Amino acid sequence: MTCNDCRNYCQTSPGKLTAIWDRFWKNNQFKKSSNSLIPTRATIALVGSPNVGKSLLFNLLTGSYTTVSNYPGTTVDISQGQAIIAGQTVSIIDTPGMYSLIPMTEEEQCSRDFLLTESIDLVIHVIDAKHLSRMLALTFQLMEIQLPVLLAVNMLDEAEKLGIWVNEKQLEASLGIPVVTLSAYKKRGIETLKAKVGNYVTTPALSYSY
Ligand SMILES: Nc1nc2c(ncn2[C@@H]2O[C@H](COP(=O)(O)OP(=O)(O)O)[C@@H](O)[C@H]2O)c(=O)[nH]1
Ligand SMILES: [Mg+2]
Repeated sequence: MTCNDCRNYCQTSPGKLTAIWDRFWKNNQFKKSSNSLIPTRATIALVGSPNVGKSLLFNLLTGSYTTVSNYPGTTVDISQGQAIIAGQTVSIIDTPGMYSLIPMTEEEQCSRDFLLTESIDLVIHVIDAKHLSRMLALTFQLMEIQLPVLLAVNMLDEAEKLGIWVNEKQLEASLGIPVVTLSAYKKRGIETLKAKVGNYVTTPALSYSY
């Protein structure tokens, strides 16, 4: 079934949303002075439950040149910034917290709509290492809808204090997607994250089969 076939049953109008987002990007993507108009090669979205460290990670990746806007038609904040990864300028989006692709709140609805309607080169699913198995449910949902997913297991410092150790390589082998363990708070694992994200920036055709 194509998207248009289900229009009568669903509230989301992909064409309309895309048009709104086109305007959003045009207004916000190159807001800085004209000598810093650097085209963005890839779009990377940070997604995950509330309070897992998405915004802290977003700030570490983008620095202070960010734009905060309302998601079209809502009062939900969505931040967009740029980062240099593997020598390329990439666009990083900090999405509102979501537990599942089946939305219960306006924030989740915005994040879900964003993921389903926009062209995204990589989704970084940020999870809390202390609640690994519970949070993997959304990872599987993202993989199921064929999005390119990188799992960022954050809050490693807190997990380690509780005696929880995460085996990055084993998790990568089990899930079949790239995994990075990190502590955004301690700035641990950020370079490894950038290196793995760099694969998506320099090799756009790279994809994983689940
Ligand atoms: N100990 C620890 N705290 C973190 C880490 N990452 C984020 N935090 C803290 O967790 C809280 C929520 O982070 P935030 O980035 O706002 O989460 P978001 O809701 O996913 O955007 C803040 O107080 C952060 O400073 C981490 O790796 N370790
Ligand atoms: Mg946040």
